[in-house]
Amino acid sequence: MAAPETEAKVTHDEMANAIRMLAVDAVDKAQSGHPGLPMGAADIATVLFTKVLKYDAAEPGWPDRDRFVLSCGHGSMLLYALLYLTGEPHMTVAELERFRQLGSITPGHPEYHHTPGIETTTGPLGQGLGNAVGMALAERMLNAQFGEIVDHHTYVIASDGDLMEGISQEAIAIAGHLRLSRLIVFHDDNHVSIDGPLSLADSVDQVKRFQACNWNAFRIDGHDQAAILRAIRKAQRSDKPTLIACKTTIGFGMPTRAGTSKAHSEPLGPDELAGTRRNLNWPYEPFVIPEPILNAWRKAGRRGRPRRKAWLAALQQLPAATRAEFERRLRGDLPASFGDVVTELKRKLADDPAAVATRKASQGVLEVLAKSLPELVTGSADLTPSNNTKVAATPEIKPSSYAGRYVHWGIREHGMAAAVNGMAVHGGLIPSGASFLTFSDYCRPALRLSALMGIRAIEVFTHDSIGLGEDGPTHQPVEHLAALRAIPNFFVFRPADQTETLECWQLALETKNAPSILALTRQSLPPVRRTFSAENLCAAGAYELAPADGGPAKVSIFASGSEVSLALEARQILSGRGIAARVVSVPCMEIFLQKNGAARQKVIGEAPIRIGVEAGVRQGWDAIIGEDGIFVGMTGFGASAPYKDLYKHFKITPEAVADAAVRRCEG
Ligand SMILES: Cc1ncc(C[n+]2csc(CCOP(=O)(O)OP(=O)(O)O)c2C)c(N)n1
Ligand SMILES: [Mg+2]
Repeated sequence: MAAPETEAKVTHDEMANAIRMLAVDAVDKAQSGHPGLPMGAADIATVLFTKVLKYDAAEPGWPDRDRFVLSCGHGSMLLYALLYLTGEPHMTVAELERFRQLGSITPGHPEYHHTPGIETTTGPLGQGLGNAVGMALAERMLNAQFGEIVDHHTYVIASDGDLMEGISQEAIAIAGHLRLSRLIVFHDDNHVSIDGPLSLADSVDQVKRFQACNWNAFRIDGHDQAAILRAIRKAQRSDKPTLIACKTTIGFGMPTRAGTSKAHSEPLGPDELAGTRRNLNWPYEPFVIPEPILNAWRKAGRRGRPRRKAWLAALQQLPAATRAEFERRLRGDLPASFGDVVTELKRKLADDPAAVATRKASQGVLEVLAKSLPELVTGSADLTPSNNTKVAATPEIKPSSYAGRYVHWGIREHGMAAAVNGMAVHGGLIPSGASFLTFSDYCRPALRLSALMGIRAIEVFTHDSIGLGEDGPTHQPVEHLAALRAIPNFFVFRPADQTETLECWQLALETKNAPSILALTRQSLPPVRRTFSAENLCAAGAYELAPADGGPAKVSIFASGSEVSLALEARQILSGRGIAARVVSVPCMEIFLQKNGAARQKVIGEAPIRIGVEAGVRQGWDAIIGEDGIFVGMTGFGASAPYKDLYKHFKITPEAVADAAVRRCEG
C-alpha cells in the first residue's frame, strides 16, 4: 500500500504524462504508430478513467461496466497505456514494448477479441462511433428488459476524421433521434488531420451539426481537467446524447511538432523525443513509470471494484429465473427450447409447402422464432415492408422508449450495420438489420469489421438478384454475392424455399463467432424441400437435393436460392432427353468450402459435367464446378423489366441450363 501522502503528491499532469510518454516511447521502439492522438487526448482520458468511468481493471469484461470506445483507433497506444496503467492483468510493459509486433496484444489498431479490455475493433474511421450508438441502444434495451441491473454509459473519443466520415452523420442522427442520453462523445477537436490543418478540407461547425441532430453539444478546453469533469457531469444529466468538443493540441508536449500534422504518425526521433521528455518534465527511462504515479493509476483501476461487487450482489438478489435468463443472454447461448421450436416449425412447413418469396418465408420464420428468442432484435433501413423483418414479437423502439425490439434505422445502412455490430459486442442481444442486397455496398465496411471481430451480427438482404424485376440494374445485385463471399469468416446464406430459409436462420442464429447475411428473394419461389428432415441440411453448406434417376449422373447442377427450382426443372428436361442429372442446393458456399476434401467431393460427385446456376456473376463458383464447368448466370448488369422477362433475356432458364448440358454431352 502506498502511503496516502505519496498519492496526494501525484498530479493530474503526471498521470496524463504517463500516458503520453508510454505512447511516445512505444511508437519510438516500434518506429511506427501514432503518438499525436494519445498525447492530445491524454487529459480527457485521465479525467475519464480516474474520476468517472465505471470499470474494474482486473475484470475488464464485467457486464455492467461503462463502455469506452476509441473510435479513432490509430490512437491505440492511448488504450494500451490506459490498460497497463490501470492494471489490466494481461497488459504488461513487455506488451507495450512489443507494440505493433507479431503476436503481441498491442496491434496497430485496437482489436476486439484480441486484447482484453478492447470493446470493439476500430481503425476505419467512424466505425467506433457507429458501434457506440449500438452499445448505447443495447444498454437501454436491456435496461428496459431487465431493469437496473443494466445501468451504464457509453463514452467515445472521436477524432476529426471520425466526424468527417459519412457514417458519423448516420450514427449521430439516429442516436439523437432515439435520445440515447447515456452516449457521451468527446471530439478530439485538434484541427489537424494527416494532410495538414483541417482548414484544407473542412469548415463544418461540429457543435452546430450535433445540435441540429438533437444532441446536447458544447465546447471546452480539452486540456483543462476541471472543465472536462464539469462537462462530463453536465453530459450525464442531459436527456440527449452529448458531444463535448474538446479543443486539444495534437502531440501535446512535443517541442516542434505539437499542433501540426507532423505529430500524427511519425516516430519522434532523438531530438523531438528528448525535447518532449523535457517539456513534460519526464526524466524517466522509456516504459518506466515512477511508483507513485503507477500507484495512483492502479488505484484508479480499482476504483470501480466496490461497484462491481455491489452489482454482483444485486445480481444474486434477482429472482432465480430472471438471473438465469440474464446470464444466458450474456453468455449468448440460445434458449434450451430453440431446437424444438425450429423442429416443430420445420414439420409444419413440410406438411404445407407453399410457394412464397424467401423474404416472406423469412418473416414467417421470424414470427415464430422471435417469440422464443427475446434477445433477437430486428429492424430495417427504411425498407420494412420490403424486407419483411417486422414481426409481432418485435415491437418498435421509440425515442426514450426502449422496451421494443424493432429498430427503424432510417435510410442509414452504414450506420445501421455499425450499430448492429455495437449491439453484438455489447452482449445480451442478437441484433439484425435489413436492406436490399445491392445496398450491402453501403455498409460493407461495417460488415467486414463484423467478420474481423467474429461477432454474431446478422443482416437480412432481400431483393437479391434480377428477380426483383422492374426496379432495374441500379437495384439488381449481380456481383454482391461474390463480393460478400470474399469476406473471410462471413456467411452468405441464400436459401431456396421456406424450409431452407428456416434452416439458414437457424445457422445464422447458432453461429456465435461469425456474422451472417441472408440473401432473400422478392419473387415467389416454389418449394424445393417437401419432406421433413430433422437434420439441418443447409448446415453442410451444399447438399444433394435431387439425385440422378436412371443411372449414374452425367450432369451435376449446383444452384442457390431462386435458381434451385430452376435447376430442378432443368433436371426434368434432361431426364426427358435421356440424360441423368442431379441437383445440389448450395445455400452457403463458404460453409461448404470449409468442409474437408472428402466431404466436398462427396457432394460435388462424379458426374463429368458440372453446371453452376446463380443469377449473379461466376466469381467463386469455380471452386465447385471447376474451371471447365458451365456457369449460367450474369456477366453484366441487369435491366428494368418484369422478372420473368429478365430471366429469359439473360438466359437463366431451365431450358438454357438443359441445352448447355446437352451441348456439352454432344461436344
Ligand atoms: C475510413 C478511413 N479512412 C482513412 C483512414 C486513414 N487515416 C488514419 S487517421 C486519418 C485522419 C487523421 O486525422 P484525425 O482523425 O483528425 O486524427 P488526428 O491526426 O487528429 O489524430 C486518416 C485519414 C482511416 N483510418 N480510416
Ligand atoms: Mg485531428
